[in-house]
Amino acid sequence: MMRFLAVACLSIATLVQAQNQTIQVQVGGTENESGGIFQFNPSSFNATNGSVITFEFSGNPGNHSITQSALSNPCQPLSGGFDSGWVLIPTGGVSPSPLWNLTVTDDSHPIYFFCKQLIPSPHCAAGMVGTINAPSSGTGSLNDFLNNAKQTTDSGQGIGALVGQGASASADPGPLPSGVTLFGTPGATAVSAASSSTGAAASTSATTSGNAASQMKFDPKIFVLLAASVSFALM
Ligand SMILES: [Cu+2]
Repeated sequence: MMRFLAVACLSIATLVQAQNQTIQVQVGGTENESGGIFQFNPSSFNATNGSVITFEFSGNPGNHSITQSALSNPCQPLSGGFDSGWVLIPTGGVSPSPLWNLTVTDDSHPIYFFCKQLIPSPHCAAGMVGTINAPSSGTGSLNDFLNNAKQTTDSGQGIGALVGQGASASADPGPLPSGVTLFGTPGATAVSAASSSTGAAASTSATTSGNAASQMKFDPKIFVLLAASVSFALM
């Protein structure tokens, strides 16, 4: 009887593995330390076509993104790559945690991604990178990608799209409990982001530098940097 059960369980496990998977990935820390932890967990995994990767932004304070890049250029958004935008979890944390679902559309090539947050230091260079369907070792592996990332000093702040190369999302992260701010998302415009509470706060802090304030409206990078500063101040 026990042997029958064991064989039955093994068969079911094999069947489940063959079907589309749902893979849960933690974004940022799960600890109560200031600024969270700069990591994706797990940071390397395999996923077949149709599998959904659910990125769960930590309910703890922090500000992170999931942005597609390339092996040789780990901390720069890939042209035509996917992007979640930045999700800011305020001081005190929130529940439930915002989620972002990414569906694998081409499992024949490795997919690389990073977090493009710069505050308090670039998360990408700190090791906040991940791989999907990458070799387990050697060229193209997570370690290879991570080593490339650690040699960088900056992260690109360009905004990608929901539809990426080899994986796509159909919506921005959500749900967004009170206090959570989403900005620089493919689905949102700079105008609507600027009218959010974070945008207003960034605008206030920018008045000390009139030049920055006038540019902020038109330069997404400056807006993002200001918003990042505000998010850091909130941590
Ligand atoms: Cu991050």
